[in-house]
Amino acid sequence: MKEKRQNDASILHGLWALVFLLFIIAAVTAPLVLSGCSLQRTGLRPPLSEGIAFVSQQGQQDNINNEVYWAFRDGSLQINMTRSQASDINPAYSTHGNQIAFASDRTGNWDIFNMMDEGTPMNLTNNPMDDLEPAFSPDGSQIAFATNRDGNFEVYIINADGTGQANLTVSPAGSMSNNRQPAFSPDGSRIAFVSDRDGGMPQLYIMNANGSSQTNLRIDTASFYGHPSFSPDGGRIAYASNVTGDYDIWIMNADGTGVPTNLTNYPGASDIEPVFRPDGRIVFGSDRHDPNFEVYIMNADGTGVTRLTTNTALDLPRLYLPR
Ligand SMILES: [Ca+2]
Ligand SMILES: [Ca+2]
Ligand SMILES: [Ca+2]
Ligand SMILES: [Ca+2]
Repeated sequence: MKEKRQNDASILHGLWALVFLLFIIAAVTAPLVLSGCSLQRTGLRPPLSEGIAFVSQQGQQDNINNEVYWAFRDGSLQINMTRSQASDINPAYSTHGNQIAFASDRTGNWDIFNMMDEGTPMNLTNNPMDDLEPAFSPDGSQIAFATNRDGNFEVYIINADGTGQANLTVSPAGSMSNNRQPAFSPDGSRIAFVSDRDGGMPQLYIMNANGSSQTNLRIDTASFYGHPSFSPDGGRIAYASNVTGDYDIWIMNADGTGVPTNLTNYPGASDIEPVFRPDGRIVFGSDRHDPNFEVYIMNADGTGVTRLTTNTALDLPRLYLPR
């Protein structure tokens, strides 16, 4: 009887040791898994479109460079997706499939990369000139981007596997205009973009997805109009403009009619880079609390502004580079 009790005790002791060992293993590996690039494969992370993508320099002491991050909509679980010593900017995810496209200078010049299911990013452009600002078509099969391979910047289109590159804006020979920052409409039929072809500051344009019918939405070359993003119903375009003196997030009808609305109306701060989410809310960047910018989210009417990042390093939804 005494021997059995001793056996029971040692079995119990062994079980507790096993539980303790599993706890230690979990405690050591969980941070690695959570910070690593295998979240999707381990099933711990929801689809990319459930969260937000942004650019950040957080957590870096040396070799400060830009990284593409992904986080939940409330800003929690900020994951470094790129982890390269190069500059990784302009993230765009596809709501169809599990893809993040971004621009990186890891090849010595800017190229467009596509990362599927957090695998190795694939260089889609492989062109010695600058390829920037990718935007997915709604079905995830194509990416519009800006490139200066023709001398001036043109909006190009490429298949998500890197085949079939084509110039959509096709400026007249010798043109020095810059056509950049493409954004697909949710039905895939149109692309909003930014061009300085009118002289002066960049303006908002819209065209059919095959490049036809390029139209200026609002001619006001004294002010900047850029960073377009379509609302989920395709009826409106959010954008950044300094028409009131400093940069704010504005929204206008996608056909250019009506009077635009200032959504942020925050004098003294630059409010830029709006990105409409599938749920109808808008992610944007602002330096209202941090000169190096933070990422915020708000409702499409400008209410409910919530700060998503909190650090003194750069944080922006896209990090559009100056012309
Ligand atoms: Ca990097
Ligand atoms: Ca390139
Ligand atoms: Ca402002
Ligand atoms: Ca910051």
